Amino acid sequence: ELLVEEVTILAKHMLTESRFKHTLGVAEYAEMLAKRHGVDPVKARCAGLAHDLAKELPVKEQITLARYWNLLTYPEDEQYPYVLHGRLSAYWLERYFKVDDKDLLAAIASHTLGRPGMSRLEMLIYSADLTEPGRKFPDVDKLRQSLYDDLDRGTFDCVEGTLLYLKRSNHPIHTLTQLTYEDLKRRLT
Ligand code: DGI
Ligand code: FE
Ligand code: FE
Ligand code: FE
Repeated sequence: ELLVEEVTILAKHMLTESRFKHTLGVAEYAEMLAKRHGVDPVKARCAGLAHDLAKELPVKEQITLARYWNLLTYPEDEQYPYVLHGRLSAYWLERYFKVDDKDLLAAIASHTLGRPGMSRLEMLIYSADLTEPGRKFPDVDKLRQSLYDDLDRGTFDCVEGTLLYLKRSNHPIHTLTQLTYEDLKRRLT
């Protein structure tokens, strides 16, 4: 698959070694979960490889690009600019690499905050980003088990975990994180 190879090269050169490793971890973990849950595994791998492409641009420049590309959709986007790199990565692939798969682009764009009405591919990338084998935090194995058993439930658990973590560490909650949480909760019941 051409895109897989192209994006691997881009990621390797745009990212530090440790973030490139994380990227490979997300790609592999997403592919495994895709096979398990009947999602296109090649798309999952591509989305995993591409999800953090813009992450290491200086944040000031991320804000500038997001402004030019009309990607600032919430007032808090500029206050916590480290939530922008997914949208930037997706836009960049669409515009300069002619990637036209909307679900693939959405999965990259929404990997940090999610969004209401996420597709299964989007849920899978959001969750694989948090739980790939390189991630180490107390409840990560519970999240992995939950994701393996049930993608909807597992993704809800991931968003809930993120929300609790942000609250505990006194980070402000982005509107999209809150909306994603409520949407998944509604979809579960
Ligand atoms: O790019 P990664 O490090 O692999 O992970 P990510 O894209 O999921 O997260 C990027 C950053 O965004 C991370 O520092 C956590 C932060 N973040 C995620 N959701 C929210 C948030 N920050 C705030 N303030 N509010 C959120 O809702
Ligand atoms: Fe990210
Ligand atoms: Fe994440
Ligand atoms: Fe990531």
